[in-house]
Amino acid sequence: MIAAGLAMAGPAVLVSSSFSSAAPAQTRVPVLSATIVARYPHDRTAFTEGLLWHDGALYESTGQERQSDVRRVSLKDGKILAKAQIDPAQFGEGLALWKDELVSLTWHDGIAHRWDIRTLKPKSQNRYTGEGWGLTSDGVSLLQSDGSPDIIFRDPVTLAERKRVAVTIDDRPLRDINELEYVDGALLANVWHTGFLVRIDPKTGKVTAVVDLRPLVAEVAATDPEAVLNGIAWDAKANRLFVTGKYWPTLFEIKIAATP
Ligand SMILES: [Ca+2]
Repeated sequence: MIAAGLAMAGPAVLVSSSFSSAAPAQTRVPVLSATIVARYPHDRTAFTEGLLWHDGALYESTGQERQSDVRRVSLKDGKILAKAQIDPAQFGEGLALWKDELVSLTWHDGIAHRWDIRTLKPKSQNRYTGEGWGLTSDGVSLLQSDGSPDIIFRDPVTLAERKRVAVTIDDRPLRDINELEYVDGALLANVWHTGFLVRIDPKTGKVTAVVDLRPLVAEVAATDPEAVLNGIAWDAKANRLFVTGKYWPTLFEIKIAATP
């Protein structure tokens, strides 16, 4: 797959169907900045595919064959508190919480693993069709991305598909939707190989705002082209939003500017 030749140009550079070739002011949705509230260490060997916050800790899933796992991570020092290895032949992907289980996807294997949130012991597996990318929960369904514009709503127990909604920006499909986080009725998503998050109305798929996190990308200054912004976690109790990237040394707490 081809990395989008994004956008280190002007400050308002945006966002078309692929984020790769758009000019400024082509989008009608607000472009929001974010302020950095805090920085924490992040495992620079973690190829971050899923991130969430639960009960005082981060949970993270990582990718790459032979290096995929699901882990509980201490926020303040980035230390791995517990870890469950995924089959070395599988490439781990998105991560969501459902009741007392973590559900983690695999990229090409069509297998979702279910883990006990306390022990990180494997409990069961589900099968699904297609690629696994990001995963989150709205409290009713698991919401999954697969690299296309589609958000797939799945039964959280069986992973059977309930419906799908295509993400659009300015009425055009937006593909490469990657890691996801459900925040107060909206869906935040990474867009693969970009320095932007998008905020999506999960009912319609419409992008309602773009969040420009290119200053974080610039600060990290990764040299590996796959070390992209990926991973969003929401601490609903304390209203804290965390973001990081694949192989990034830093996890950021950020605050998104209000919609103008
Ligand atoms: Ca997430």
